[in-house]
Amino acid sequence: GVGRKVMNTDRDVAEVLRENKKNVAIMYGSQTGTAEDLGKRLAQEGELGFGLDMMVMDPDMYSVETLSKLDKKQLLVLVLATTGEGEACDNMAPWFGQLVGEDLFTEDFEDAEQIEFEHPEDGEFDEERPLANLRIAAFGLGNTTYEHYNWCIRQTVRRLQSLGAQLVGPLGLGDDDGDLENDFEEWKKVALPEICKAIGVDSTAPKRTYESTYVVKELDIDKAKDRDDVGKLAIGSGAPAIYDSSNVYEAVVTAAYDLAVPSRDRKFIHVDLALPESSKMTYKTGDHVGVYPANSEEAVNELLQVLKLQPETKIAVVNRADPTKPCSLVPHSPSTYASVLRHYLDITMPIPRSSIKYILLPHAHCDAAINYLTRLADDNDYYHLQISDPYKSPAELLAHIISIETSADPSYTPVFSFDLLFDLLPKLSPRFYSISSSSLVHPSTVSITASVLLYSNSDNVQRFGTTTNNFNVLKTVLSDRDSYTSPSPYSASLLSSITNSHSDPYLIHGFNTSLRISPDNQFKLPIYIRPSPFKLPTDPSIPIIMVGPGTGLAPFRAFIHERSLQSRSGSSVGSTILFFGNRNKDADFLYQDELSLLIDQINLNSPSNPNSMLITAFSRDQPQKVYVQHRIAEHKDMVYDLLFNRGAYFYICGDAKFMVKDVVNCIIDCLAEKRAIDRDSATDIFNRFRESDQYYEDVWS
Ligand code: 2AM
Repeated sequence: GVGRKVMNTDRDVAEVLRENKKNVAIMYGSQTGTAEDLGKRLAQEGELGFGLDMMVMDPDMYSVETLSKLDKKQLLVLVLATTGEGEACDNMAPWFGQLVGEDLFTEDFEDAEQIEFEHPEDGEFDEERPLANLRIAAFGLGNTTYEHYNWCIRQTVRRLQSLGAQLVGPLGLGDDDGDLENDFEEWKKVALPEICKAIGVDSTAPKRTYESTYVVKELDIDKAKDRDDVGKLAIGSGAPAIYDSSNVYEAVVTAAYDLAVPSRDRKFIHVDLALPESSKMTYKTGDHVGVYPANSEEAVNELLQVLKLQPETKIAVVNRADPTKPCSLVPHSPSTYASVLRHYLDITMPIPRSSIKYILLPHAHCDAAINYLTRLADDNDYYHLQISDPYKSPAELLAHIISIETSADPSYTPVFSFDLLFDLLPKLSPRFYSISSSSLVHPSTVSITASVLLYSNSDNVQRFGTTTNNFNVLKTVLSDRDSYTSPSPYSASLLSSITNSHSDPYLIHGFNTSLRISPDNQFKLPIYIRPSPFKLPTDPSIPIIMVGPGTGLAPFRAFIHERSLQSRSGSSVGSTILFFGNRNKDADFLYQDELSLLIDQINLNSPSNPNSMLITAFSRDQPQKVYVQHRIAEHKDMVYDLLFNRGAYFYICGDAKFMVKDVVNCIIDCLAEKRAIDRDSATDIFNRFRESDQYYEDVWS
């Protein structure tokens, strides 16, 4: 099954800092990789701009009891994301549980553990305030569209303070619904000098110059084994009992097809992945699947051309400080330039301002380039205009710098070396999808329902979502499965011959040789399962109301499959109501026939509760928009009765930005009207409902 790896939690934060000659520990709580990346960037800036010695650490590997041993020349920075309905990220969950307690949204810490803090070797220890020596700085990643905004960082900081810790600088709260990047930049600007002051580091002293963390060595091609570590992250031999982000499973893709009719800027794809019994991988209805994407060949080649490197050159990547240690990001050696860019680094995300300032600017040669990069680093509006609004890729920015340099001085050829990329770019992180199959009905298949995005930005260049375009390529290749013969594994020419025969506008840019083809023509995707609290009632007779526009439908397809099977196996299944919305009935009524049939079966088999329903809102089939919340309002008598008289569970899944707020407001209006109370009282009642076991959200932005 899915579980968590037991980490070596005895490790002593203070001791590891000392061993590594560092004075600041940056602990990140990261689910999708963003917080970890911000931690890495903070360390870069602290070291290059302020003379701090910072170390990025994973709290899952350290003991919280040793925090009391940090002395006044050391400091702890927390960079913590809040996920889901106010939860800590997986790697922060053990610390959060110990510090704040399992009973989430209470304001006191009654449920928190009595932690046995360790006594520092020399230095006083106050039993009442065991963390009196600890200085902390803190930045949280959250989203104001969620109810428990930045809960994890706020609670963790409050608890550490109650144990005596002293907060240095402001508590930074990043809002992913606004401009998280800018929130982080603004916080750093204040926090870094404060951190220096707190631990007695002179931030005005001369700083070190940038040196890449890793060194790349080109290998003798003849000696290196000719193999490509395609799709491999840390895939062990044999079948380990636990798969997670550091131990992924390569799932065979058994089906991939279009759902509904693709439009110019968007289409929906269904993907099935096999989880055979032998894999020992299991999932539960409502869980998420993390998929490791591969970057497209176009993007890989574009960047390698800018760097003037050959894709297939064999390389080894090692730590500069200790060349016997390989770079943890590239587990296989030898690798190739192309392979590293395909699988391990995010090569599409724009380079952030601080990296421009501390890594690219020192490489600038002519005044024009220096001015350009300085302005990007210092002027947020200019950075937006030039880089983040058009979503300029790292390759585009580097190419632009080179063109500035060569036009100023044709005799000068600027080179950016490959090892810079490990510091400039975030690692390629998995993308999570709500599983759209039921583990009861299909225990050995995980289904994904994804929308493939194709969008033009302010510069009118088409941009593509990396993972979903991987799915799109799979779909096209699989639908042509019979038209190719005995490919050699990983053959680029094979795939290009297939893909070039298509006129699908999505495909050309999504084209990707890195999807693994095994000798028996199987395509594989590296995945792992992330458990989720988004679950059906264990008693199937409890009614449910589901609200899922667009791909928010995904987990509800699974729910409806499961309830239908339960009804066919003789259970009494309560009312099962789905509110689904999309643009046009003819083009994107996802799974129409299947869902209608399943709902009919539920009604047929549970005649005592015969009002399971599929209620749709097609927003663009008429002049004015019709959304799921409008349909809820039309059915307010039924919705009110189910939720507040019959104990129905309520589920919302989908794009958080406006939909959840709109739906929530609609339910509050309905409450106010039905009970003839004012809106504030209705809001209070709803908020209590929201905290109860009857309410579930699975939202993203
Ligand atoms: P629109 O794109 O026509 O505005 C899935 O994307 C569906 O959700 C689409 O029909 C989309 O409509 C709709 N949608 C967009 N914003 C919404 C909101 N605030 N509330 C509910 N549905 C919304």
